[in-house]
Amino acid sequence: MDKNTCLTCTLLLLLVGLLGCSQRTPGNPNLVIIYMDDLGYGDVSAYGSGTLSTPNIDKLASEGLRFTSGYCTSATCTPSRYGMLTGQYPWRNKRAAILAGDAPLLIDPGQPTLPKMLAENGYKTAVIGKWHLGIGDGNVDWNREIELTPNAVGFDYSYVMAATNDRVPTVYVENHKVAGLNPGDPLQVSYKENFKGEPTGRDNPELLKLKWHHGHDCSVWNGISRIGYQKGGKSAMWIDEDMADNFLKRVLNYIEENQNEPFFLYYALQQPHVPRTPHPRFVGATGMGPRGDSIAEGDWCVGQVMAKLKELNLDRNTLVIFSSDNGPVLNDGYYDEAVEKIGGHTPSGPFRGGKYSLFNAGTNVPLITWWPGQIEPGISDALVCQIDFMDSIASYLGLKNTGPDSENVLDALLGKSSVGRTDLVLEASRNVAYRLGDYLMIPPYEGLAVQANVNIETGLGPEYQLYDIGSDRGQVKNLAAEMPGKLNELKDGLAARLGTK
Ligand code: NG6
Ligand code: CA
Repeated sequence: MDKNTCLTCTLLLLLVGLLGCSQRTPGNPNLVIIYMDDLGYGDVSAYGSGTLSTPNIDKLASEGLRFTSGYCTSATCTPSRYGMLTGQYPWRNKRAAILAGDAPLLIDPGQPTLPKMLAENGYKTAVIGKWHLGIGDGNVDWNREIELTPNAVGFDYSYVMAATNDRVPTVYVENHKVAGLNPGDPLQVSYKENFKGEPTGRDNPELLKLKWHHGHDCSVWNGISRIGYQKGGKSAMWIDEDMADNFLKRVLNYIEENQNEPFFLYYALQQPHVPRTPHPRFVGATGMGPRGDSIAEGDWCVGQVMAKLKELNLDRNTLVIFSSDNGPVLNDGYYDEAVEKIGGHTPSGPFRGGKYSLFNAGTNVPLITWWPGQIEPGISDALVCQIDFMDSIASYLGLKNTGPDSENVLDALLGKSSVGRTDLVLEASRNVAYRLGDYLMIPPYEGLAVQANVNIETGLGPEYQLYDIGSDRGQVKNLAAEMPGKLNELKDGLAARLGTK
């Protein structure tokens, strides 16, 4: 080898080495999904209808793209998250309903998922926050290594609460173990019966700092009674008021530690789901009681994440998607003044219904995409759904889509097109509705027109309902009788999607 060839070889090797060190190319951006719990379309001030102020989410919206027809797949948590992470409609899975805290893992480890797709393509993947997609095999021993956690479906790091902040066990699970558990005080969980001698919200109201209104009358921890029973595990139990800071700390660490390689971070905040327990520094921030204050806390968390991305110069190489898992609810089971202090605020924005509802507010949620340099700031009316993240990201990365109901709406998500999906099946409590273009159809269903206690219109009724969401956002005028042709078109479309045609 002559001297020149040797020099060329050395330079080439150096170049290869450098490229190997940094996988940072525009071709594999980070993906951060910031996902709030029960946050309504009108709860975000950028959406322009409420009286709450969410300056950090608004900033994301003003620098990014704000969707007016951004949907989750379902009006409750578990099915929505299932749809987003698997790219499969939740109503295709019989078990995809609100899960108990000891329910087995809902996603089959063999099933394609968004995190798995990214992990298989060189991404670090993490979920921090609320999981609510089941843990274990249905017979979980919380005191041992748990095999079936988020790590079994594509996340290489997980730090989660198993279900919701109002369900036992009130502990964090980190990867395959309950964090901070003392073997001398084993944790036991039951959704069937109480453990002898343990206090409950039902029998021990004197222990409660937050009183239950409906449900939520089982085990008491931190002055709050929950759904389900637990015993032991005291050293591992969370303090609700510290939960936001605890998740956020891990989120910021994760970004810091993984800044040099592509990562997917699914940050699932618990706010403003019940029990609403903002940290004392947010108490009184909004004058709207714990619900408003916990939204203010969540908004602050969003600001902290954005500041970290900017501080590390990751903003030009990170796609951030902000959204919520279902529509809003005021009284979801505790006396926390959400109803009394709502004033002129409108959590559902211009839409009808809320959480649990087939009306539009159940699933038409805040949805914002942000990626400086790639996404032009603006507003988009394109119909997009969280179920589409999988195919859209696959398309960006040049991968094969594996989410069966996921559609490629990448151009809409990046603001390069105003066209999203043509249609979408929506779900609430295992009933479905159908959106085609601007029209939304709810088939006839038996059931209560207004959900007991929470006082939200369910959308259920004896007749077909057809609304033009484009011109009648509040779903005031049922067009089913006067537009039989359109109604038939939607009936056929839904039947085709359900496979009943
Ligand atoms: C309901 C709970 C509600 C909430 C919801 C799940 C009662 C009476 N109500 O069963 O408080 O926990 O489940 O919310 O127990 S979700 O956002 O996780 O879907
Ligand atoms: Ca929810």
